[in-house]
Amino acid sequence: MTTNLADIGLVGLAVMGQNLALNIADHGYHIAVYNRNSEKTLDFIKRCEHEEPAHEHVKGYVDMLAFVRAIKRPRKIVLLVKAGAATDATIEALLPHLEQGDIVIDGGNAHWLDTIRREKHLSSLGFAFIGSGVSGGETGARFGPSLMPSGTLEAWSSLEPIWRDIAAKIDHKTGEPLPGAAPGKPVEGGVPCTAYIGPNGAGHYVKMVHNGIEYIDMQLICEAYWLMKTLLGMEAGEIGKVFQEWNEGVLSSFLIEITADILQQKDPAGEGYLVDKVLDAAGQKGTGQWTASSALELGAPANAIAEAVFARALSALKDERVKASKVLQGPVVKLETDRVAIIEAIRDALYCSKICAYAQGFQLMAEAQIAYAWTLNFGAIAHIWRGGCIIRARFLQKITDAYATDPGLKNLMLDPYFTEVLHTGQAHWREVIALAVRNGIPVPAFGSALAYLDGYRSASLPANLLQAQRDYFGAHTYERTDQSRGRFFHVDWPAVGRPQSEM
Ligand code: 2AM
Repeated sequence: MTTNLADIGLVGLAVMGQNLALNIADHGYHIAVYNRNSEKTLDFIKRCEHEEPAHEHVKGYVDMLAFVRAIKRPRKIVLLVKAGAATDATIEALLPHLEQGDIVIDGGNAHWLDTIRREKHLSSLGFAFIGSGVSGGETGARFGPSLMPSGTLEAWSSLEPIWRDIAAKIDHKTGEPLPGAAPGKPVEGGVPCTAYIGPNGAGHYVKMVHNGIEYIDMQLICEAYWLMKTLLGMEAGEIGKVFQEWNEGVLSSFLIEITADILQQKDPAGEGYLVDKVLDAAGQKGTGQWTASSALELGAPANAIAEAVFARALSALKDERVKASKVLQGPVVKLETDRVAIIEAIRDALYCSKICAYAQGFQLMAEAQIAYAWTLNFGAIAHIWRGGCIIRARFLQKITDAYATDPGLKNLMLDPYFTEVLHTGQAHWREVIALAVRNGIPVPAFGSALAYLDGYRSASLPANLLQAQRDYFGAHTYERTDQSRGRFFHVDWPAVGRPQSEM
């Protein structure tokens, strides 16, 4: 009797939901699908019958009760609906049909505090809730995403086999992502890009930090491109070839690879390169801003990640910038002629900045795990990001290695490999930033990443003056360098001849 029941259910048949359902079906699981608007369900089933080899594994339902009843207990029901109110509405609609022990899995881009709230609510009713980050866009969902699940261990053990099967895979021997699957032909073997992240909102938090890192990764690449264009006068296609070359080395990553493609793309609607016709006003959906806000709230110095969000915001002021460009003056860019040397310097600047950006992302997660009582496995997180997701990159293996060597590592920059890269690359990095500043070319991400390194490696910072200022106008007290930490003093400023009191 139970053999007719689906192994798993999925609600939300926009592209991500459809693709994840097909990925699950490709792995031999029977899946029941449902969408609020039933036309989408019927269309999807038609598409499956015509195009998908595993279509007999997918069954569509237009009635929610029938959908829920078609799933094996304890039920696993994946939601891929719009994050926010739609997720709450879908959960509320499902609740009357669920039975004790059933598991709801939110694969949307939920805010981690919503996930914490939903997990608490559902577990109080006797259901389980897993918040799972899903990264890799439409292709990832179809052929192997990077998956960041969190919830109770019991719920995870029930979902784990399916999540491991559908995730992107890493080659055991080379550590490289295994080549993509095809419809009906999932990747065999390999280490899956998923692992238990922690309780309640941990998975969505880690996914959010992934997106914050994605913002800075993209911005850094854009700055490298912009320097080659403005400072070296290179054409998009030539710059694309440089990125193609970089993709063979330590910078090898999905974002570098697609940048090489994008820059070499000719405009299908006219002359020249397409990128030169794309309007320079960036959009954003909010996860970068969430990451920066969380860093501000937790007091974690993720300045480069925040800078990437601000860079998008500044770019979006296109009309204002066009007007300001006619009013506000800066230096005239002096074209540099030593292309080979400067390209090499830009590459070093990019790699060093990237290391700082990731150091910030991991430092932020380290703060978050304290604030939310999680125990995160940073090496495992870097491994999960190794394949499937947008920031997948060869160098993530170095992060996994760093945490394997020292699980208590305070900051990635202190791992010997990364320290060495920063030592050898920083002269170039500083030179590139200096050149940019001299020529009035904005490099906010390169610059803030370097400020992070310089700040972090400084035993002394001018915060002594800052703390004195705070004491001056607000009696906020200060500690003394010649006394033990934790003793706080105050003077009535100006303090000439006045006693200092310990507070
Ligand atoms: P729809 O096709 O019925 O609009 C992405 O938008 C997915 O989220 C779609 O499957 C969409 O369903 C679903 N969705 C959006 N808003 C929703 C809501 N308020 N309640 C339930 N599902 C919703």
